[in-house]
Amino acid sequence: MTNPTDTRARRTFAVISHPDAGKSTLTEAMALHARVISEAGAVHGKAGRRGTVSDWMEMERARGISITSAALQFDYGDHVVNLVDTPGHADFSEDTYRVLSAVDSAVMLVDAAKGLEPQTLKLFQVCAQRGIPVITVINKWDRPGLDALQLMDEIQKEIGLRPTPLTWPVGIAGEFRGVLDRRTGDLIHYTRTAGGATRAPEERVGAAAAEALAGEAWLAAVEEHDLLSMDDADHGQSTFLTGTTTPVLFASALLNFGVSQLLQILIELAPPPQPTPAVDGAVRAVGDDFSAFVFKVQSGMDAAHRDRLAYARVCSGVFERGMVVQHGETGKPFATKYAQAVFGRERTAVETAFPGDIIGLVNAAALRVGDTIYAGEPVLYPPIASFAPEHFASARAVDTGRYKQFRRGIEQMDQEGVVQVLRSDLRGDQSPVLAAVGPMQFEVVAARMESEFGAAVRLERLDYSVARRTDDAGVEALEGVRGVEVLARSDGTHLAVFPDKWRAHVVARDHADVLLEPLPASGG
Ligand SMILES: Nc1nc2c(ncn2[C@@H]2O[C@H](COP(=O)(O)OP(=O)(O)OP(=O)(O)O)[C@@H](O)[C@H]2O)c(=O)[nH]1
Ligand SMILES: [Mg+2]
Repeated sequence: MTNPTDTRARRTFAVISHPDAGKSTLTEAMALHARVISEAGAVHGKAGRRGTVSDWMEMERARGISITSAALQFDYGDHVVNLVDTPGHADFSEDTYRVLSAVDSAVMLVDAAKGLEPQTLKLFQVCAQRGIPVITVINKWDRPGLDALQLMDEIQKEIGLRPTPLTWPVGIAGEFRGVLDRRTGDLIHYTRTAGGATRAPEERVGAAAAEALAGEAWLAAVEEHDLLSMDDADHGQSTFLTGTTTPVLFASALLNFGVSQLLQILIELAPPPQPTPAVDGAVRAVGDDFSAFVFKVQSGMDAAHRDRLAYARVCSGVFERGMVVQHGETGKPFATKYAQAVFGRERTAVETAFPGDIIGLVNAAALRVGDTIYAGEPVLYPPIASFAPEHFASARAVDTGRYKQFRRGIEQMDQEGVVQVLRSDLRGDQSPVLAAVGPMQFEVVAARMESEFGAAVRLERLDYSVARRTDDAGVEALEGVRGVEVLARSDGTHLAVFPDKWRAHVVARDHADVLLEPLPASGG
């Protein structure tokens, strides 16, 4: 239930998938359909075409991939949409998983030509574990690809989620004419626009006119639609919400086909803001006093104002700018003078926010990823687990005269969770160890340290690949032991790092009394 004072309902969801399936393009297309942008940008900002709203970072535009998640808030009819576009690359999966702690549903893209890919499977599993209902979009139907029924089989077999298509493509992959609306039996016919930069006109026609318009392709779609109905592949709202079925839509994000249907389905079927369980298992009702938790910290969005934004998801109550709230972790009061609504890198002051909304709190230096803020009755939401790093590098300032900038930059990278930062007395503050799930995270650090902090870094890869959590006693016991180094993460966790799992086994065997606990692996 949404808050009674909230006259406009919220939909808060993440767009997730394997790399390159078209998340950022689809995000752009949704913003276009909601008329918050008048022309869609392109992922590879070609000459004369601007980039997409969600890939605002220089490195994202240069490489045509998403590196950091981006939030967009916009109105759609009488609803407010909070959309988070996530990076698909496994190296950035920590970021994607942080986002999944802050949404009520997920839109999962599948590339029509590739079918289910490894990262898709992992993400589906995470959604299942967290009880996040998933809407599936078969994207890139404008290009040659797999057979639609075959794709449905794959979803069912590989992930055990029963697909219940709401639309069915008219025309095989590569010859996308429109979709059959399975709930009404109509044809929604699409017309291409130049480069897909503007909304594709669509026309809804009844079955008789559909046959005249699309001929054989229409008849084939009708036949398959009947097969699906016989196979019990029709949408069920309760099975969708409990995660045993997934509504499926067909789209071309690039051509803007199928995008208004997706928005419509999100409004109609995706769950409104759900209560967030607290650390102690209690559930704070959506209509209770205000509370929110931080799922992302980001700086460097605006070169002119070097500020740092903490993204908080409102879990309960009404947020009013300027209200003084409590910081759950320290119990200290926290003034929310600078709260903003976020649209990619653009921001506007926000006066009030409701459950489901994502707000940006500017220069909230005290706030870390996973932190809770609240008013009234105290509440603490669970911390967001960080993954076991598998890549390690020591970092140094190239120019020692820029050590101050180096230090500031590393601290910022740490707070954002771009990498984990590990230290030891032995290595000193001049040369912290950066720990990552994937090596691309190091490239991001190097590029941002230089462009945002003017502190070029020299990274030296270390021969470690395994980390285990240990404690104070472990720090002492492992000192000087061969094949292990103990480092401290900034959240106070001690990590023992090893070249490989064999060495970890040997050390664990020889020091049976020492705590060496595995960390959550990436990919859940
Ligand atoms: N033909 C076709 N190309 C598409 C479509 N959607 C996206 N693309 C192209 O696919 C490529 C990847 O698109 P993105 O939107 O960056 O994919 P993504 O899922 O956001 O990628 P990451 O964020 O890096 O994981 C780009 O070149 C897009 O132009 C589509 O519907 N049809
Ligand atoms: Mg992207």
